[in-house]
Amino acid sequence: MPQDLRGSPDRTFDLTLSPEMGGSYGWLVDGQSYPDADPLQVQEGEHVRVRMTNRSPVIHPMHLHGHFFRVGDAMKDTVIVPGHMGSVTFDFVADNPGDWLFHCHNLYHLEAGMARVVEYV
Ligand SMILES: [Cu+2]
Repeated sequence: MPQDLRGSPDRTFDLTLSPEMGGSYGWLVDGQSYPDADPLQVQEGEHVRVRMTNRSPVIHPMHLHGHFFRVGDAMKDTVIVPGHMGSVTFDFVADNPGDWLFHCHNLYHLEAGMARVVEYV
């Protein structure tokens, strides 16, 4: 495990994964549909924690570009968030400046809005 991921995070995002309500087909990260969605802003060198809670019945394989993250004892770039209020937390070091897509790897969901940009500020 990277040394930088020991201890508590510098920044935490607590995100829900949910379907769009009200008749239109869409998938949301924390209530917003990409591209009309706020970037997840980080600073270089931070230990960033992302917690996802799935308020839908289907799985979401969430994928972060440009980084590997720690889930339990494993380093990955994609993790499945189980349905029915399943929750997954991962940690990564913001060590690759740029704008990186964080999205559901189910392409139907990605095209329906299930993405955010991780942006270095
Ligand atoms: Cu999905």
